[in-house]
Amino acid sequence: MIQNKVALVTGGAKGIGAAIVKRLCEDGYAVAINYNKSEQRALSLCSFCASEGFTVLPVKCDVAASRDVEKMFAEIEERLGSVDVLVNNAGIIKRIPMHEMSAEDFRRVIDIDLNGPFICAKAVIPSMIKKGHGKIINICSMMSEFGRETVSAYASAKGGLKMLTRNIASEYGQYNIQCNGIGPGYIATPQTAPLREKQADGSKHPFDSFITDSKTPAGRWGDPEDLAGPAVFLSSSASDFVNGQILYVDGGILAYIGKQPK
Ligand code: NAP
Ligand code: GCO
Repeated sequence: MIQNKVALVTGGAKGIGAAIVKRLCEDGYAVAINYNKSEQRALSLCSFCASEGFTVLPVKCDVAASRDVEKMFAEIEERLGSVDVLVNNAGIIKRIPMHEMSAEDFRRVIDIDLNGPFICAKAVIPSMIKKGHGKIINICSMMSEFGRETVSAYASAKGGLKMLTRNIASEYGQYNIQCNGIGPGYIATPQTAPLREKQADGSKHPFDSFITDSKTPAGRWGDPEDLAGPAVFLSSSASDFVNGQILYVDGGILAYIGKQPK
């Protein structure tokens, strides 16, 4: 059981982040969750955790806004203590063919999915150096390795996040700070709901079939809970000599060329 350790999960009110929040609570961390638009979801997660006997601190902040982030860390430090584990989970996606995508849309995805983790890591590293330890976990993606139609901004951000992970590991490993990534496969969350929507005739979404029948050896979408164990591992002393790695939790997607035609 972890004692006296503080974890922050950005975007922790729903989806993958919420699953990681619950598991970190169960493991004894004092947890802060960050939200931007989903205040109700954040508050209901906090009351669920309270009903389980855990105290979770909800903090509103746009991770792409430096001033917001500074205030967020100051509030967490005052209420819980300085952050020992930062999970950069917050992220958005915009699925638009690149030649139709505005520069503003492209920039907003980069801002949240890449600049946000930079801003949050930059804010937390000085106190981790002072304490002589720290864990930073960046939630990467299959799109840290692959491209696909309509996700140019997202793939650019997640590819950059993979390299930011490696660079933080390189620059701050000397201070006993480990920075690693988790690369989820296709996970059933609000972010991927459009890819799983039933068709008008009640049939599976073609992308849903593509993922379960052709690309994923496990033959299923991941659950957010599938990411909780890997997050606990990378938050704990069990991973103190793991640094700059992306742990892909993808049901085998990256290992698999795809189902052969019959
Ligand atoms: P989700 O359900 O849409 O959750 C995304 C979270 O990010 C929300 O809690 C949202 O909070 C937060 N967020 C968005 N913009 C923010 C901002 N500017 N400041 C602070 N928080 C912000 O998505 P998810 O599927 O759980 O994804 C979580 C992470 O995993 C993302 O980084 C995503 O790219 C990555 N990922 C997802 C999958 C997948 O298949 N689902 C696979 C690989 C990687 P608010 O609603 O409060 O804004
Ligand atoms: C998409 C999906 C993916 C997942 C995830 C895969 O439109 O292709 O949203 O990008 O979010 O990143 O690992």
